[in-house]
Amino acid sequence: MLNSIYSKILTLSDQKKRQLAVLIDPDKVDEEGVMRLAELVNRYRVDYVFTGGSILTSEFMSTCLKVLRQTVHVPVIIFPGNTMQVHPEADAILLLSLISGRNPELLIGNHVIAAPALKKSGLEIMSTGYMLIESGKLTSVVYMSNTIPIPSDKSDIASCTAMAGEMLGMRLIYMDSGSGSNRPVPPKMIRHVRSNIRVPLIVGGGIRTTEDAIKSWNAGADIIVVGNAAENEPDFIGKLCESRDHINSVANPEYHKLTR
Ligand code: 1GP
Repeated sequence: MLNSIYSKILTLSDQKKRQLAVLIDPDKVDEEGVMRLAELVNRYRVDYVFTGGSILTSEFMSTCLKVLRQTVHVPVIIFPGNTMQVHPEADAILLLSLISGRNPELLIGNHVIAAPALKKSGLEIMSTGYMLIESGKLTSVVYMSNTIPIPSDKSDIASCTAMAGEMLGMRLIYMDSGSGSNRPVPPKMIRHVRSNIRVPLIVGGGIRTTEDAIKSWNAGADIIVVGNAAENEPDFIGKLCESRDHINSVANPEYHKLTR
């Protein structure tokens, strides 16, 4: 159904349920690795699988998506690194506009090129205001996008950027410190952004411990995204889901005040 995945995100966010997405980079795993991760996703009830990467050197994405579609019971969402990552085998795609940067190709140019393929794909399209946050490391996404990330102590700039994205009609905001970054997006910045927008907020990059995850969720992230740490230490998925289920089961008036 059109919009069914976005509706799921909205419903869970409205119920103040924190959600988890595991990012699978098709360049970093083989078929066996995808199946192993898929089994964990099902066992622990991860909410979403994201897939994509800044550079895809392998042609494995299509196979990876087919395996995921056959095995996981949750939405498979493309998190595209470029216009070539539009695959009809997924359920949905985050149509990212890099609103923290001033690279016209990543704000609108690539979208024009990809529009016919996107329309034909049958994918659920979720427009997403994508914001890179400085992380103390030159990440692939910062280098490849040729943009300057938002300084990690400039919460006001992050909030204004997210507000502008929301007012332009973007249905999700994604704050990313970049895959494999040295530190996650600061909770203070997440809290600031959260209190200024109503659309669901995705946060990822550099989340390596359950403490990092809990801090991000409690600061107001509706969905956190974990890639490297889940690939390197598959047990982490179970621990994260346990933390998610625990914080979702206890009342947190401060969090309720913070979110929509
Ligand atoms: C990057 O948010 C994702 O775009 C995940 O980052 O691989 O560092 O978890 P990590």
